[in-house]
Amino acid sequence: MSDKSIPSSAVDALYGLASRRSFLRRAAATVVAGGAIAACTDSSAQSVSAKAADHSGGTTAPNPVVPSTAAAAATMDAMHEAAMKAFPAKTEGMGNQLLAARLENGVKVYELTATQIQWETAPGQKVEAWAYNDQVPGPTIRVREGDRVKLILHNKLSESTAIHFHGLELPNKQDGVTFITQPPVKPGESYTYEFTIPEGNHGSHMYHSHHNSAKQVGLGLLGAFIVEPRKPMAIEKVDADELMILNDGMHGYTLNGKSFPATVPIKVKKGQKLRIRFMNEGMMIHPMHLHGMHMTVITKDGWPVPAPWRCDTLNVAPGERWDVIVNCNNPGVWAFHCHILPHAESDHGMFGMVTALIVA
Ligand SMILES: [Cu+2]
Repeated sequence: MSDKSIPSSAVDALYGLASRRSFLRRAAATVVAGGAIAACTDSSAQSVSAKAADHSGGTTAPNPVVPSTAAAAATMDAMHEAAMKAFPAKTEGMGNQLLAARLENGVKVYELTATQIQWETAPGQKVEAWAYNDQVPGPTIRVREGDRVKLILHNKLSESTAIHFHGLELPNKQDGVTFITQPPVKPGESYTYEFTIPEGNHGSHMYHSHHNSAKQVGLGLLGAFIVEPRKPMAIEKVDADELMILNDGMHGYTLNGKSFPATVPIKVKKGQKLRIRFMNEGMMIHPMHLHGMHMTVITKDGWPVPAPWRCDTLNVAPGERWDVIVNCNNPGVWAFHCHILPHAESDHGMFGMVTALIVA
């Protein structure tokens, strides 16, 4: 779902600047300078205030507004507003695209090619990415329990690699861990995985590199592997089904491979039921907080929880998957972000793990 109704050029239009980055650089310098001025003037402000109190016989005088302090605050507010107005910002490339299978004698065949690309995480912010099929996160694989699957990996990277199917209970040889279950797939080589999705092993799973993985997964070699159940639970019948893949490696704090304001808002209509599949491919915990409505947790790592429970902040640890249902009954644009605040907001405004749930 991508909504570009708010033009990403709003910042430029507002401030007449060549790019958001140059704006942020200039604004940062202004804040530093403004902060220094504020620091110098704060003490004089206090003495003025103290004198005013003396003259009025000890009663409280109104706090005088120091112009330079007000200007620094206004500069900061302008940066925060600009970041917000840029959302959702248009960037090149979109991850999580559904990967179509090729059917061969009843087997679903998927091909993943790992290459080194440039990836735009936020407007104008291009980073080196190691990606499956030129997208971060890699394409979404969606199968059903009992399906026979063949997955062919082509390694066009400068390092060896391998794919682990995280959450799937496969025969040992298909587990994708170099020097434990298979030799490394060297640069230029291809490797084929073949397995049947075990009965009962449905839910939100992942695939990712399991070779030099702190670097390779941090650079983008990851994706969602969703197994649909033969018999869905009643609570799983929803109007919208969204992925939220968290990462915190070399691309910074990202949701589905993008940083705010380039994250994509989730859009639903009032009264709809929304499923969100949180997956943490990073190396830190991220307590994901939704404003305005609670989330009902239905599965952990694909397994139904003994009884669904409610929360508005859900801690998602590395490797974990949590599925939640939101009854979208509260209209508005609702902030949706990681509540480790340095992952979501700075002096310059919101960034990183921030998006919105828009209930129309
Ligand atoms: Cu976080």
